[in-house]
Amino acid sequence: MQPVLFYGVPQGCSFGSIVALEWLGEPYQLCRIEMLEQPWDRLFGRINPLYQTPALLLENGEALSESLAILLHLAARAPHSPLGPRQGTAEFDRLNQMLAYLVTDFFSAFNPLWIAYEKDELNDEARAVLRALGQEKVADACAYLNQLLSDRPWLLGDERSLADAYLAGVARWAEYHQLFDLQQDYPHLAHYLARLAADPAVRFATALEQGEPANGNGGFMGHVQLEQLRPRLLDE
Ligand SMILES: N[C@@H](CCC(=O)N[C@@H](CS)C(=O)NCC(=O)O)C(=O)O
Repeated sequence: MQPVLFYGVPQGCSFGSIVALEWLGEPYQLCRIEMLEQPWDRLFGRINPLYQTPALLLENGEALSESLAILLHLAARAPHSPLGPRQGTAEFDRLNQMLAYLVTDFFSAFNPLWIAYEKDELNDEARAVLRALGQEKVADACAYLNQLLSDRPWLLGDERSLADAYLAGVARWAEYHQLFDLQQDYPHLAHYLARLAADPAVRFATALEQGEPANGNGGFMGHVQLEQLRPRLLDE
């Protein structure tokens, strides 16, 4: 039995957890959630009562949600990989700090943009205010990351980490919302994202999201439907 990652499409932040699983190379299955098909199957509420992805169903029937918790859980499953630093080390602190920034400040910078995009009932004025606010917040965040990446290839230094996996999923929202010319405005970040986009695990996750044939590194054991997982879910 393997853990099952629930990932959301389109454009889910769960993308980063797929990349992390691929980088770690341990066996896993995936369950696809079409986020726009509302309401979601009530059975998902047993996995995450907040009805959000990512979520990770563990071998013992427990389910874990929140990207930060999932990524640190995956890291702990790989204690001998540089991707899995031990708690109490400086490497762990740096990973934890970066992930915490990305899942809070960086993620939420996009919130006004998603509201402007999703809420049909907004008038043009409200939509413009939200877009301007989102653009300002995302610009600040991109400037921070661009500065950080000016002297290192990966977010934490010379080695890639699970923070890079997470950012691969969320940074693409800047292009999705067509906010700026990344290459011109944030060249270090743009160069980094282009390198990430060429990574086999990122290409795999992109193909999967788009429903195209995808070749992973061998850990991916296929998709499973939510209903098939019912016997593995703990009672409400
Ligand atoms: N704090 C959560 C946020 C998770 C989240 O908001 N997930 C979004 C996709 S990025 C989702 O599932 N939204 C549900 C929906 O759109 O209905 C985390 O970091 O994992």
